Amino acid sequence: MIERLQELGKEALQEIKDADTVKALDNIRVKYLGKKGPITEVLRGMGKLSAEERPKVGQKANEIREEIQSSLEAKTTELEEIALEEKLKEESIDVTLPGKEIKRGARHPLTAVVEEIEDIFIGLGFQVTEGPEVETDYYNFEALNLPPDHPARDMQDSFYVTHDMLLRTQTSPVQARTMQKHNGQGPVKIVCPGKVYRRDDDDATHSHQFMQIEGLYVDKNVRMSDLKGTLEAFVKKYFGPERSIRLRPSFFPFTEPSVEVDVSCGICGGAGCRVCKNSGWIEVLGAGMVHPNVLEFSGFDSNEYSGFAFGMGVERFALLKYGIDDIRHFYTNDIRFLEQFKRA
Ligand code: 2NL
Repeated sequence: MIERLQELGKEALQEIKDADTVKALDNIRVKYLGKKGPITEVLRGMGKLSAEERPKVGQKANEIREEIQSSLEAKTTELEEIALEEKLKEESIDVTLPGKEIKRGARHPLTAVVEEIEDIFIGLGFQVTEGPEVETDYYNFEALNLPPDHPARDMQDSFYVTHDMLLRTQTSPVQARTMQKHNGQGPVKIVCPGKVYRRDDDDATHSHQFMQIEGLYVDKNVRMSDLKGTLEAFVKKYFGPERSIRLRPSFFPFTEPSVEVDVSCGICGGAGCRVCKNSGWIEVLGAGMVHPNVLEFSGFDSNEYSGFAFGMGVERFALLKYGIDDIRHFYTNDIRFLEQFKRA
């Protein structure tokens, strides 16, 4: 019997040695140490042995059992270590490999210019206000002193959605709405950026959709000199301190008096060149003192309050600053154009 046990032990240790998975070791454990295993079998037959032999066989059986047990444990640890080693090798990261390139986007140049202009006016005490792009006839025209027979209200010039709703042709309706909300109480000091729409054939300098920023300052004792000082400060901040402005008389239905604002040419410094068409000046803004009718339409007493307003096309400011020759570049999404506006 002792021989039989020794044989079983040898067999088991050999099988453990040859095993190459934890699962195989588990099978060996069941095979040799399980309830139906050969060692249990031997122990069961011990009843036939003499009292002298019995403890010897029992001791041997326990020895063999323990030997198999510890051998299984050792081999399990060994296999687990190998498995861990392989897993670590598989998952290891080569930190010396070059990284993946991160594609970096850029603000659209028109967005960048709008934000730059907003920031300048915020610095001058204005608040940024936005409003709807689909407007009523009332806010887009009537509240701005454009009578029903005014040529600008022609169906041919605007995109009408219904008989009295249209895509706004300027951002002034935002100012009219804001004034109305103030219930005749000043000050109102806002700039209104946004998309506007006009029925135009697109070319290098025209687009049926473009960006505008308008400004409005309504309070007691607002004067033309306030308008001039504000616009001069703005132009010098945007184009550079060496630039100057001049005002020429003009006409808008919503302002009286009205002016066109020119900035001195930055290419020739006023001597005359292709950009300023030999005049030394470039037209950049329309402005004026808010028409009394416009104040009254929006709930302000025009005897108590006065105001100035101005409007500018954002594309023109971007063209001039970056030396771009065609407004259509802003709307064709050519990545080669847009990439040039990435920040360093
Ligand atoms: C231009 C000229 C201008 C205004 C816009 C305005 C708005 C209110 C009252 C009075 Cl609520 N005026 N806006 C005034 C003068 C000129 O825009 O050339 N825009 C591109």
